[in-house]
Amino acid sequence: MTDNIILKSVGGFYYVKSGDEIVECKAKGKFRNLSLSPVAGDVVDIEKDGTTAVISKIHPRKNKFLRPPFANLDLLVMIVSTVDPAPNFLVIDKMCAIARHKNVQVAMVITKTDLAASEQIGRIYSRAGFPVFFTGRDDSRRLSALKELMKGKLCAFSGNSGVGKSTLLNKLFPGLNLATGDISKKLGRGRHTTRQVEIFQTDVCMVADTPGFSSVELDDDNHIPKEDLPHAFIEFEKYLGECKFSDCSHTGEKGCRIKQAVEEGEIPLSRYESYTALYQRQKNIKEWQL
Ligand SMILES: Nc1nc2c(ncn2[C@@H]2O[C@H](COP(=O)(O)OP(=O)(O)O)[C@@H](O)[C@H]2O)c(=O)[nH]1
Ligand SMILES: [Mg+2]
Ligand SMILES: [Zn+2]
Repeated sequence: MTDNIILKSVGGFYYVKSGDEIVECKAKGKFRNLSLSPVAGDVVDIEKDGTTAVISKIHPRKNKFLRPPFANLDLLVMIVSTVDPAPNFLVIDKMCAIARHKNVQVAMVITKTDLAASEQIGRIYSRAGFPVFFTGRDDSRRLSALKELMKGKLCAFSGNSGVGKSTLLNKLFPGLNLATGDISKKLGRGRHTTRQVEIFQTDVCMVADTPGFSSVELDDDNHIPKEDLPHAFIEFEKYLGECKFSDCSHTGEKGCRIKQAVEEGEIPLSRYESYTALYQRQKNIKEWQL
């Protein structure tokens, strides 16, 4: 990779990976005027301005997240623990839908397989069509396949606090040495924010540990028009266009092919329930509210 990529921003400075170097940069004033400021993941041009380096151009983005600020994400690795905390399917499915709508690939990792049964959760997501991986104390099923999937991509780990994001990142990339569990809690306490994005370079990819992705909402920046929502559920795709009514919302109409697929066990019920809950919410949002 010869691109210049922003790894993190701290107090008005940007840390840009440029070849094997990390260059500390300021941003040109023009970005402030355009209310388009650089974010982690941006591919940029840098110029020397006397002794300081400045970001002079932001290349077109593949996608962008506002909270946490992040651009050009290729792969979202969703981390879900069997327990402690227990999975919240609506929150998980919302994040998966946002990712798909922004053209980001999603992989699922079920953690803490040593503490509770993981098969049922795994089955929901593999039936839906996501690549699914498992990990736990003394359990690393197919983690090399996960690493293979991450190869060459800009990846982000997402999931509730405590699901095991940092633990898994350390397992995959021992050099990272991220704080986990109680230690990370201790560090977080009293700090203004631990939601800062920082992208790390590993032997195979670039990856960020992004706690903030666990609380995303379908608002502003992440809005999905209700017409697009069925497309944001990957397993719905092959049935779209087969409902009795061409404007079927798949929330209870007669002759709905999606509903039929749910009844036949082709589409997992929890995924359908997440869809209908999100649809009801999106239906009540008017464009002017955005
Ligand atoms: N039993 C068990 N504990 C785990 C597993 N993964 C993480 N943990 C523990 O769960 C806690 C939270 O992990 P951490 O990686 O900090 O979670 P994060 O907040 O998502 O980064 C720590 O005490 C870890 O040791 C696992 O697979 N099995
Ligand atoms: Mg962590
Ligand atoms: Zn339908």
